[in-house]
Amino acid sequence: MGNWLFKGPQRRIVIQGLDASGKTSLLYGLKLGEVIQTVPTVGYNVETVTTPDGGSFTCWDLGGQEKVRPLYRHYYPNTHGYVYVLDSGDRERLGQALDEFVQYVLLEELTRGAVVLVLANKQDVPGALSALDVERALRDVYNFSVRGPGSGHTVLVRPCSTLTMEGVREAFHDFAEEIRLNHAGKGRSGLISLEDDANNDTEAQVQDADKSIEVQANGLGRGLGSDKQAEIFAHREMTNWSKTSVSLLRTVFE
Ligand SMILES: Nc1nc2c(ncn2[C@@H]2O[C@H](COP(=O)(O)OP(=O)(O)O)[C@@H](O)[C@H]2O)c(=O)[nH]1
Ligand SMILES: [Mg+2]
Repeated sequence: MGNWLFKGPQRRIVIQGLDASGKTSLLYGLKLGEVIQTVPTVGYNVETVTTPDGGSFTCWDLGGQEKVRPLYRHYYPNTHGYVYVLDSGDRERLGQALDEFVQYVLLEELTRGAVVLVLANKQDVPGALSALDVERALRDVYNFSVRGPGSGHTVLVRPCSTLTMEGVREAFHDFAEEIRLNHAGKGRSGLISLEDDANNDTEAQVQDADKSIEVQANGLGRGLGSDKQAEIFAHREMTNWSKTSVSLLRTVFE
């Protein structure tokens, strides 16, 4: 599995998510080749698979690791697509997971214009949030509009289980397709709703806005008041000048 993803130009894919969300399981489950582990600094583990045609999948944990931010930003340049793995069964940490997603992927200047696949993983866990729940949370909690110009990214949310690998192939099929469109200059911007893709019914999204309030009531928006929003936007400003440190790191690592 996975060969079909590598037709055409070399693909570089970055996989992120909180620890225990299922990233390593995904990397092995894709059966792309040998997974190489590297530890560039203490407490920071990077796993990479290099495919025969020169493509690569690089994977690491996010979460509470502010000091390694400059290090992993080293992996962002020349990346065609980002995969963000969410444990949909872990409602306790979903707020944190989405928060990290917004900070480290959506508001990250280096990821601009890329295709982002959000895997609503662990769908096999009873009571897991659905991919649509995740979409609503993203759209509402973070004011990420489907219809607006968006963030410059193309975002897809897809359900799967990296335990059974159910849904993974479909998710990567859509991801690869979107990357191809992007390369052909026909990329779509913003959050491409699952519902939208399924039936082109944009009215359904308007109704979703109401339902989403329930998601917030479930605790997803916890800790994301206006202070947090301000912090996120302050971070966006910060990324401009921190590019200097990334180019410095590049000279160290390459
Ligand atoms: N129920 C369930 N468990 C999963 C799934 N994917 C991974 N796990 C389990 O979650 C734990 C963490 O998985 P791992 O791939 O190491 O997560 P990582 O820290 O993101 O690399 C392991 O015990 C996996 O067996 C899934 O889709 N469903
Ligand atoms: Mg892991």
